[in-house]
Amino acid sequence: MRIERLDLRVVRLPLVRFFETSFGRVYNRTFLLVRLDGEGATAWGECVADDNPYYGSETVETAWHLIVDFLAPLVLGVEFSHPREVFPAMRRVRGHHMAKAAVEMAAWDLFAVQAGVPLRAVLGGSRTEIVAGVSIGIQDSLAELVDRVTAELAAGYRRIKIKVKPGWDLDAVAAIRRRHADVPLMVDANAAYSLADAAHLSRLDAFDLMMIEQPLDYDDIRDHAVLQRQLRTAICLDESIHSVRLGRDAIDAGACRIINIKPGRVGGHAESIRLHDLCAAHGVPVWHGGMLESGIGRAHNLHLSTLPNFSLPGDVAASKRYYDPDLIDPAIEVRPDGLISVPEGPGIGVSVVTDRIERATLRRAELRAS
Ligand code: OSB
Ligand code: MG
Repeated sequence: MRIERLDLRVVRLPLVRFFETSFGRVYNRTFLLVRLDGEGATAWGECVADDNPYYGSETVETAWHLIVDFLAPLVLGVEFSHPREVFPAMRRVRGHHMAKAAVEMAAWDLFAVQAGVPLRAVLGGSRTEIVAGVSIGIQDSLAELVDRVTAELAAGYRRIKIKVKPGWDLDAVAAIRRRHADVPLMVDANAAYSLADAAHLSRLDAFDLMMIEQPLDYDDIRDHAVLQRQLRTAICLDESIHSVRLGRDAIDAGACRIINIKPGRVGGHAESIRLHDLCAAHGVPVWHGGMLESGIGRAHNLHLSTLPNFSLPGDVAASKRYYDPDLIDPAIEVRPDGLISVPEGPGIGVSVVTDRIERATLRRAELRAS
């Protein structure tokens, strides 16, 4: 496999509805798209970095800089026998996993397109459908929150996650439990608490939650281990696991019982498979996280979610919750039974709508093997 051309663009899409986390409310999403061409085939990747460094330290601008000035030169024109060689080829660049993942994931798509098989077959997944969960942001009122939960359950989603922060946590969970006593429910704090909140967080134990995601700092492991010993509810780590090695450290420390895998956070598909396998070897279940991706990133996530230790419903939901229209056609849909079918065609298996991408593009660069 040889990557002859890398087309990079900044795109912006309005969200169907605002999304609010502990770090704020957003109405649109700005991200990078990577298109690779090689030996007559075309492939796509999406960078999960946002236009701010609030979830992680990377941004659209840092990822643009890294891809143009450092990563593209390390992959363009190189003969790879398998996409698992791409992440190691970028090894001299430290960190910047979101930038690396955008290029690396596109390379997996290119390889699968050239082989004429669905991406999942190359990744090692065997399922043809995945169980969808949904992530519901902070709302203006508890009544609206409960209505949204009710609507998403009616749409078929099998697990509800709500965003929490100090002042929007116990009451929000209690309001949902009054209406939906048994629904699989979890919370995501996006690092909004500290160890001083341990007693407060332990009051969540009364609500039979599947897990509490990333209660403490984005780079912490130790305090999470201390907190996990004080909670009955399982801790799931997201932000803290920005590499496979940190996944190992977190498991060894007892900092979590569940891990959320986002390929953008750990450096792409190959590193996600390594993390998935490490968790399986330690009896730690994983699920696939989401970053408000367009249909391109969403399709990648669907294929990765077919690996066997993705045993809990992911934040991989239907296109129409996020973007309407999406950048792909047909859009990704959730069935009334809460399942999403994995596209069957070669590579990520979705058709990209070029003129929608053109209209959403703010900036573009075309890089070629020198
Ligand atoms: O923490 O999982 C998160 C969205 C943006 C940044 C971080 C997170 C999220 C979500 C939404 O929870 C997941 C999705 O529906 O794509
Ligand atoms: Mg999260």
